[in-house]
Amino acid sequence: MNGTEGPDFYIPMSNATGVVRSPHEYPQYYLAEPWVFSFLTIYMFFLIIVGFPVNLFTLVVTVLHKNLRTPIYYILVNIAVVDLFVIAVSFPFTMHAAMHGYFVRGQVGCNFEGFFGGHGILTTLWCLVVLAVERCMVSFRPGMDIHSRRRFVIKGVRFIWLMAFSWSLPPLFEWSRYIPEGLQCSCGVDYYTLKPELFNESFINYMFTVHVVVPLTVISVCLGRLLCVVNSDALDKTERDANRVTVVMTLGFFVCWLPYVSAGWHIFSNQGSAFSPLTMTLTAFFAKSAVVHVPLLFIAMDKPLRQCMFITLCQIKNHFADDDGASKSESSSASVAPA
Ligand SMILES: *C/C=C(C)/C=C/C=C(C)/C=C/C1=C(C)CCCC1(C)C
Ligand SMILES: *[C@@H]1O[C@H](CO)[C@@H](O)[C@H](O)[C@H]1NC(C)=O
Ligand SMILES: *[C@@H]1O[C@H](CO)[C@@H](O)[C@H](O)[C@H]1NC(C)=O
Repeated sequence: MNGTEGPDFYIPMSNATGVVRSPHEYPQYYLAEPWVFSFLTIYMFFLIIVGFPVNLFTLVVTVLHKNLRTPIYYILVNIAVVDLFVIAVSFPFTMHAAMHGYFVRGQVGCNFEGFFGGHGILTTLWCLVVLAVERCMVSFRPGMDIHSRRRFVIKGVRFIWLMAFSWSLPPLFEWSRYIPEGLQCSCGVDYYTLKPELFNESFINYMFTVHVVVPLTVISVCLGRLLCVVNSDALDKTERDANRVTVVMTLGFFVCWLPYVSAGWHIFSNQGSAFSPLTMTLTAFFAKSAVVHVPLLFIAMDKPLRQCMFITLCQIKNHFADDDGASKSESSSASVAPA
């Protein structure tokens, strides 16, 4: 046996030595040295401290500036909102678990962590799918007016949330389940056991076809076509820039997530084989950094957003600079002129 299975966990270590304990009840310092857990704690703290302001500021600036009311920013707002949820609800559980070396909050904590983390990631994934399709439509049918583009994106947002829930809810209702992974301080869906009573196998197959193969195919086809027109004069500069932002942000997202997905698929298709607990922890924790660098890539690539951020920063600075006119500045902060 290469692992130890319990009612609500699977630990990738044989219990021949008798040291393996439930990750919901005991520290897992036999899987890795305590400093590794401390490192993970600091890393999660860092993601929370950096990710929260970056996403909040992106959200506030996008909502305040009327000239940022085009489809690509609708998608950005969605990504920032779910990132904030992931950071505020899922990450504290992860950090707390890493701090204690096991899932202190038990199965309930694991469900929270897995549900909010996974739902956020899936929302971002489907956002990128809708954005890729929208970019293709605009680039290859230049006649589309802004109203039909907005209608498309608003329908798209409904579709995004529906798709994300269609992945994140089933494990809460006994189609597969959320289970601690790697060093047992983050949760994902169960690639580790077949559990016929939870129909694990069908869930993982559903997940990989509907939520991995389909989105990857759509994105590769659309972005592949976009790359062909990346410097074409037939498109105006705003659209070309938006295409560039989309390509870079999407690549950034997949660089984060592909190692985790591949490791999950490998473990699932080689049931019972030996693997290091560090594999899933390193890939999952690396993937979590997407909440910081997807928005950062957007900010780095997108000039209009940066200009609006700059305007907002100046207004905040002025607001604090003229402290003699405290009452005056209150009204001016509400209305924001476009660039
Ligand atoms: C730290 C929390 C984690 C690792 C939460 C789990 C996330 C998943 C199980 C995400 C699964 C994915 C899909 C179902 C499809 C697209 C790729 C993924 C990896 C985002
Ligand atoms: C591992 O073995 C020890 C000693 O036999 C036992 O007390 C413990 O419950 C086992 N762990 C699990 C998770 O079954
Ligand atoms: C344990 O892992 C090895 C290597 O991955 C594999 O060959 C073996 O079949 C596994 N043992 C069990 C009981 O699954």
